[in-house]
Amino acid sequence: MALQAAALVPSSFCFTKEGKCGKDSSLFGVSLADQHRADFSCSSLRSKREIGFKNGAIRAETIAATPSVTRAAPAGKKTLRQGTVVITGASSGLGLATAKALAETGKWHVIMACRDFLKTERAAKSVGMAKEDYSIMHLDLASLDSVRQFVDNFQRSGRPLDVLVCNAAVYFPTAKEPTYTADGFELSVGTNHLGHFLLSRLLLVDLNKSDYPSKRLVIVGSITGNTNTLAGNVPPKANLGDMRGLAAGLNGLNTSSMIDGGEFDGAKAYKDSKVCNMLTMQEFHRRYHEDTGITFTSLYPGCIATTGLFREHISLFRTLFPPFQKYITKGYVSEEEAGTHCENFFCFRGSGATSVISITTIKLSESCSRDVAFLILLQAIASCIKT
Ligand code: NDP
Ligand code: PMR
Repeated sequence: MALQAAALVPSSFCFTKEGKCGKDSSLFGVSLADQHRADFSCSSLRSKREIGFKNGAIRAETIAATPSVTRAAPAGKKTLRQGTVVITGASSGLGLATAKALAETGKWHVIMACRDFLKTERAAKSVGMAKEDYSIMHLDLASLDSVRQFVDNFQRSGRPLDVLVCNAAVYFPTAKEPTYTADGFELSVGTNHLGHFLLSRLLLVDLNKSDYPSKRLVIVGSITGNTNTLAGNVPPKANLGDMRGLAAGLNGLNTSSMIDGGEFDGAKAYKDSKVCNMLTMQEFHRRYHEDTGITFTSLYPGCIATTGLFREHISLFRTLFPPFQKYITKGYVSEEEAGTHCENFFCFRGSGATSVISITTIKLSESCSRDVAFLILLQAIASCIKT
């Protein structure tokens, strides 16, 4: 398992006495193979764990803001070739609508990274995507081996990677007991965050190689993880606590299945996973954007109240939720509208939508600096993968 941990945590991450982690993009100078070979030493991580915990709870308090990102492509600059975009969870909902919208421009080849090949093929056909505009590649984010296999297959395909959209997610609001990924992590955090974290981490090398003028890594976040919004204050609220549950493996056996170490709550687990998604993008951008030109960001697509995300919810919720969002909160967007807006956002053809909010500024509790928070997150993930 040491090699797996090495793939998640760059061997060159530097830990200082203050618990700060300096900006580090040296992982791009190392081949993936080298990184896999690199010995992962957990001792430096362990020795600093106390520092993180002493800094207290990490509240999920985030700010929705307009993007503070730098455009890698000057407006009007012509692209020389068709771009390649990988979209996870493109078999339904927002992922499918975005895949369709991108494919229709003729400027993108869409790689639909999905766990169910036949469902995805049918979905692509049902929305009228032309065969030459997309490929389907198997990816099950609930298995870290599958993530590695996907990356291997993608790299063997010889295609460049210009944009990676981490869109797939699961939500278990009514589950009484946790369920687990192939590696034994609580399923929603394991799929939505850990699977995507490993995928992003492994594909950074490919994104960095891209000569595309607006190469980017986008994760779909959610307003419900933002505790400084009304939606984010609907209980249960996201809260990562001191991440003791994550650090201990999220396996529900000798530890909690929740990141903060508390009782299992499926709705909270989903919101926590979205906070991790947003934190990860914010920190990747801070660390790697300047040296690589990659834009790392997350976005909230609006409330697409009709998607499969709510398939596990009670039927009364599924009936009332769309009209509630449409007529009361006015936060509703259709799948098609959200897909078109996201297509604009991913390609940087303009902001396009009022419903698409880029979340790039995440405010943590005062006692915990962002650096320390990210450090704890990495430590926790490293510990998770080791168990
Ligand atoms: P859907 O359920 O329609 O789409 C989720 C996708 O994720 C599906 O394609 C699903 O595949 C895929 N998926 C689930 N588990 C895995 C896995 N283990 N491996 C690979 N793929 C997997 O929901 P949405 O379109 O609503 O959700 C898309 C994104 O938008 C999510 O990140 C969600 O958090 C976010 N979001 C949604 C909002 C909304 O109002 N709907 C609001 C805010 C954010 P399969 O078809 O095989 O099940
Ligand atoms: Mg919420 C402006 C108010 C607003 C918005 C934009 C949303 C979005 N919601 C709002 C308000 C409220 N919601 C209020 C006042 C309530 C109490 C009645 C409420 C309830 C509620 C529930 C039970 N809302 C929900 C749920 C869910 O199960 C959804 C969820 O949290 O999924 C994780 C949800 C959502 N509300 C939203 C959005 C976008 C969701 C789906 C979030 C997501 O998919 O990430």
